[in-house]
Amino acid sequence: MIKSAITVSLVPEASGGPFVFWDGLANAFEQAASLGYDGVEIFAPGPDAVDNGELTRLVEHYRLAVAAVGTGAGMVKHGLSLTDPDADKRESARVFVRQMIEFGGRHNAPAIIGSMQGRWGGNVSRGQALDLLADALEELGNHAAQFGVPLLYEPLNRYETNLIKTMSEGVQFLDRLSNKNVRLLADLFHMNIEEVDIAAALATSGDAIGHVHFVDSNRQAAGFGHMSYQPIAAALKEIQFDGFASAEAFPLPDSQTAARMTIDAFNKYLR
Ligand code: LER
Ligand code: MN
Repeated sequence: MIKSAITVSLVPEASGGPFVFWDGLANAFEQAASLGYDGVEIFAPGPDAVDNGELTRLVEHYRLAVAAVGTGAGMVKHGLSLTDPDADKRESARVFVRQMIEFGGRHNAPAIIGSMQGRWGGNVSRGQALDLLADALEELGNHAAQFGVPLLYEPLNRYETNLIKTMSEGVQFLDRLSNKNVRLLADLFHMNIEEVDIAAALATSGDAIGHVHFVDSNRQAAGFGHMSYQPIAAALKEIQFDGFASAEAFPLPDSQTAARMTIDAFNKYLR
């Protein structure tokens, strides 16, 4: 069964970004629970930003899962990426992601590699950047395995990366790895820009997909754009996707409305 989740950002520097809740963890958990969500996806400033005891209390009190943890603050706050030309910065990026994997892992949640993948250019060719990324995902996927969670790798649209932009490129790329614990994050906003056919891309990626960012064509909550959810829902059913469809969307017109709109769309198409 597909599970619903909603994002909360605890990173002021990401202000204006596609996260629904911005008023702290307790507020996000309370609102997510009252709307009937299954989990909360957390965009945190770093591995020590959240009190683990408090998060455990929220998870137990509201009976919600931590759906995933984002690692993008490594880029947003510290300018780190796994494909940086500078070896020291690449290592700092790995340390950051490793610690975020540990933070998520303690709460049974996978970490997401999105913007931390970086991009090729300058002294680094595309092939070299992909080799660096593959090497990082091998190690970090292995690191995640000890917590019994996958590592999620997210293809992004052309304006955010020049590495891997479609699901089929992502599947091919992951096939290169000897580690089989890395799975794809299918973000419908990025897919709407890059894929020929979103539903077909989901269907052919099958169990390579471990997580979905459930959002509309304009990155607003599902229902506020022109995405066709019927074929997307059919494809996710066909591949028996049983991970989280998580609302990574702008808080427009406000967080509460975006949260309600998303859960209504989730219940209509994916429940
Ligand atoms: C960034 O555009 C995105 O979709 C995030 O989930 C990854 O950091
Ligand atoms: Mn995303």
